[in-house]
Parts: sequence; structure tokens; C-alpha cells
Amino acid sequence: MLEQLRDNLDGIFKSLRGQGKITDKHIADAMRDIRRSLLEADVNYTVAKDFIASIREKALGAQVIRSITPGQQIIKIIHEQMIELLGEGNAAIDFGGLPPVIIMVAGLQGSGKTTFVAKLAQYLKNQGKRPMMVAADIYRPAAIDQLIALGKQIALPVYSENSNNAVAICRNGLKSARESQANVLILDTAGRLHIDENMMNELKQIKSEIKPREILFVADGMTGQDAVNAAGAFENELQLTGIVLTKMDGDTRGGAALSIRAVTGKPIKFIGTGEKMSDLEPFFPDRFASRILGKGDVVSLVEKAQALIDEEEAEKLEKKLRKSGFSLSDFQKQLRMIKKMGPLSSLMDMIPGAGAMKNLHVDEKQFVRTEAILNSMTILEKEKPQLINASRRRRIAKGSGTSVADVNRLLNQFEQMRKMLKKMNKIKNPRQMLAQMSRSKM
Ligand SMILES: Nc1nc2c(ncn2[C@@H]2O[C@H](COP(=O)(O)OP(=O)(O)OP(=O)(O)O)[C@@H](O)[C@H]2O)c(=O)[nH]1
Ligand SMILES: [Mg+2]
Repeated sequence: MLEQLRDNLDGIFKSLRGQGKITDKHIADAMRDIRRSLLEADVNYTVAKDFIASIREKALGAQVIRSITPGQQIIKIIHEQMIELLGEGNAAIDFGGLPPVIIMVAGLQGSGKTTFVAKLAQYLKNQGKRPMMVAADIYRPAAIDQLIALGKQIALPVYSENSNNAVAICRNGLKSARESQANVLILDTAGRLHIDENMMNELKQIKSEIKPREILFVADGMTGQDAVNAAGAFENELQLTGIVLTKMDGDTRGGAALSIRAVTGKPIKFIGTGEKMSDLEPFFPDRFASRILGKGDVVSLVEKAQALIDEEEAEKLEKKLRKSGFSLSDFQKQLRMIKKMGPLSSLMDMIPGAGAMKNLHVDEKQFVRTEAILNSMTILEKEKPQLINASRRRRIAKGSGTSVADVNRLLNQFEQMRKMLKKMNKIKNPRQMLAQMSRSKM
């Protein structure tokens, strides 16, 4: 999905990255190209315009960070702005209130409502809920049978009856759910080719009588701005609680996904990525933005480190290390470099599923204490730690507001680290070395 948009943006980013210096013209060109790519992807015109305006404003107002290239900085701004466009975090189903929690599913004909109803039921069942579905589409002859068949497939109950009153079917479905202790009730409603008054009235009646906790609008992601316009109309009439984008597995250009939140003000809660019952994903704005921008989290971690660590400095240190002339001053420099990368915990967060790293105890306070101790040493002491005798240790402890035991611990650990580093001569990459160092407890 979204290949075209991703390729276009990737090209723009490449040319931004390639610039040693970024001029106003580079920015203007990039903004023009991004805007064109968004419109080609069928993003709503106003949404695209506002998006570009925000990026331009932020790019101009951004503080220049010495160690990041201007190109990288702009890419980061675009990434952030895209996440903002897509919503804040994952919007889950609201399970507040008394069960059964009622979820009404609405949308145009053929958008994927019935399929989504069953996918959602299965998804919630897997989370330990007891869902029931209601076949409230009385217009298309095969609609009820379709939902019953899906219900069989996923082994979940479907309430249906032979009647021409959708409101009554929902009411009776709710009764049946209460009797059978289902704690989620999902209503599959009828779709029409175009929004018509009868259809809206029926939905409004269901809403006022059954009082669903969630009203989800199912939009066919392939249909771009038509889906967005329809979502806007449903929002006006029904006040939605969320959006579901289906058929995101096809060659959708992404316009609907990027516009629908801004146009309706409602979060995208799920995306459908295929015809199978398991082809449903909760929607995460940051992951989706990363997909469009073709940047994995790991990539951005590396970029962050690359940008902030002064390469030359790291190389110099590495050379020193290899000669094992590593001193406490070098250690202090290392610490500062690591600190520049931001809170350690945030760095860890950027590594998806890093099991081993998760257990890593990152003690920021310890970091501060270590810095204080190092700051209280003289240059000579840092170069020749063997000079630090008992009276010097007392002075350093006092100067740094720590204890002699703290100073001893640091010196011991430094000594161990120095030994360990001697053994690490195999490591070719200074960044890898830094990662190793931050892992060893200080
Ligand atoms: N590729 C793909 N196909 C989907 C997805 N969701 C639904 N479909 C297909 O789209 C078609 C229509 O889906 P339905 O669930 O029947 O749509 P509906 O909105 O209930 O349709 P009506 O009840 O007629 O208004 C079916 O062939 C589904 O298999 C999806 O995420 N990806
Ligand atoms: Mg249907």
C-alpha cells in the first residue's frame, strides 16, 4: 500500500539529505514537491495546504541543532507533522459503561461493513470479550446470510430475524445479548450507494433508541476523497466516534488515510488489510507515518545517534582506546555524547521489541552522580586515575556532594571498564562501542 506516495517522498528526502547547506530555495522546492505528491495521492486539497503551511512554519521557527543536518531536521519535522495529521496514539474501542458495549457500524454500500463487523468480533473475542453480532441490513437480500455465514466461520453468535424494521431488529438483538451475557454487541447496518435521507433517518433512529457507545464509519480506502466526503456527511448527521479504513491492502494511494482525520476530526481506529477474518489491524499513527515515510524506528534511532555523536571525536576516542590510553576524561566525553542523545529510556523505546534491552536498568540519577564526580576531579586526576589517593577521594566526594563510597565505586567500575575495553579491540564500529559502554552499569 501507499507505494507511490512513499517513493515520491523518499526521492524528496534524498535530495534534502544530500544538501550540505539548505537554502530557502531548497525548502521551497521540497515543500512544492511534497504538496504535489500529497495531491497525487488524492489527499484533500485543504489538508495538503495546511500540512505544508505547518511544516514551513516549523522549519523556519526551528532552532538550529548543530549536529543534525538541516535536511534531517526538516525530515523530522515532516514526520512529526504527519503523525499529528493522523491522530494522537492508538484510539481503542471505548469499553466504558455497562455491558453490553454497543458498536454501530455504518458506511456506504460495499465499503466493507459486514466484513469488518465479523473481523472486529473475532478481534475482540481474541481479547477475551464475548461479542454478538446483529444483522440489521434488511435491504440487500443476501446480507443477513452473509453475516450468519461469517459468524459460523468465527464461531460467534449472530442475531437475525425476518423483519423489515431495522430498529426493532437492533432492539431485539440487544435483548438477546443481555440474555446470553454477550458483553459486546456489534450492529451491521445497511449501506447505500449514495447518502440518502431514508438511510440516515434509519441510522439516527437506531442511534437514539439503542444508544451505541461507538459509531464507527467504514470507509473504503481505495475510493480516496469520495470516502472522505461521505465520512464528513456521516459525521454531521450521526457524530461518529471513529473511522475504519478498509481495503488498505490494495494499491490505495493513501489520500483517504491522510485526510479523513483532519476532515472529520475523528480518529482512525482500525484498518482492514485483506478479505480474511484476521486481516484487521488497530491503527497507530506513528507506525503508519513511518510506513509512508519509509523509515523504521530503528533507522531513526541510528540517525539520531549518527547526527549527534561527533564522528571525529568518536574516532579519536576509539584510537585512544585501541592504544588503551583511555582516561577518565575520555570516559567523561563518552558520557556527554551518550547524554546528548537524550534520555536513555527514550533511546531504548525506539528499538522495537528489543527484549534484552528492555530488562536493561537505565538509571538516569546514577548518570548525574557520575558526571558530578567527574566534574570534581582535576584534569591531572582524570588523566592519571592512579593518583587519586584517599585524601583526594574525600575531596572529590565532598565537591560532588557524593560519598567516598560513590567515588570508589566509580573508580572501580572505570578500572573494570578499561580492562573490558582492552578486550574489545575487535569492535570496529565506534557506535557499537558506545552502545556497549552504555550497557555496562556505571
Ligand atoms: N482486499 C480487501 N477486501 C475487503 C476488505 N474488507 C472487505 N473487503 C471485500 O469487500 C467486499 C465488500 O465487503 P462487505 O463487507 O460485504 O461490504 P459491506 O459494506 O457490508 O457491503 P453492503 O452490505 O453491500 O453495503 C467483499 O468482497 C469483501 O471481501 C479489505 O480490507 N481488503
Ligand atoms: Mg454488508
